[in-house]
Amino acid sequence: MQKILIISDNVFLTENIQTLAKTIDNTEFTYFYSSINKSAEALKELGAIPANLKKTETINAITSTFDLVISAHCKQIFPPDLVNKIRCINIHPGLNPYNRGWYPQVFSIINGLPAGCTIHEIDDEIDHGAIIAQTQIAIGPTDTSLDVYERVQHAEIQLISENLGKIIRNEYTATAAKSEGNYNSVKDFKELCKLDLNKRDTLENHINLLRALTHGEFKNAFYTDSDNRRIYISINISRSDD
Ligand code: 0FX
Repeated sequence: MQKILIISDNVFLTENIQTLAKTIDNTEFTYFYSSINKSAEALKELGAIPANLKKTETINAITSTFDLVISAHCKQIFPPDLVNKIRCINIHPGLNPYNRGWYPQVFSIINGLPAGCTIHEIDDEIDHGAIIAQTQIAIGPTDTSLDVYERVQHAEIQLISENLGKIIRNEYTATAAKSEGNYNSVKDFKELCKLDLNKRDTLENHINLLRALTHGEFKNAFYTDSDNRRIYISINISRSDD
């Protein structure tokens, strides 16, 4: 019996992996979420339990219990202690090595680099290890961050369903990315959100920035008024049907 640990802060992925897990024989799945996750009710209902990857005792418990750890959008970075002791795989909502790090589709809408999803081995750098499988997702001219993200998530489930069995049986080849690509931090995302009303650029680039920062109800792009209050902006964009 193989023991697999899934660490995820994403309800959609956890639900879909649980469905998939039922089809895999001789394997026991356990579900964790990051203890820093402040809105984990739905994950708890799915049977996931909190874990703090910054604690040595958590790492020791994981490495002595499981054969494989899969990160499916985990809020905590896997520490070297974990990565070096047990096989760790990441499911990432970006097409490595492009726009590694935070919210890849946001940056792809702005910088035109390819978007998609990647399953890769975890090494000491973020979204960096050898690539097992990936799917590219096209970005259309009216797509917002949410539009792309929804397609990426569905592609992730498809990619997991095609590869989970092979990963568990250790029957895959992994290939290093062709380049280091580029990395964006949460700070980079927060900087994008601060709109400079005096900035000069093409209208196309301004529209691209706003659709990259439009993601459902999230309040991302803003500027401040004379009372220093934030004015939030998102964009409503669509293509004619004819
Ligand atoms: O599952 P996930 O894509 O993110 C999780 C972790 O929360 C995140 O810390 C980690 N880097 C990632 C690999 O896995 O869900 P999310 O709700 O945090 O973000 C989903 C999308 O929502 C994101 O791509 C952009 C958008 N978003 C999210 C937040 C929190 C925004 O536009 N603004 C926001 O403030």
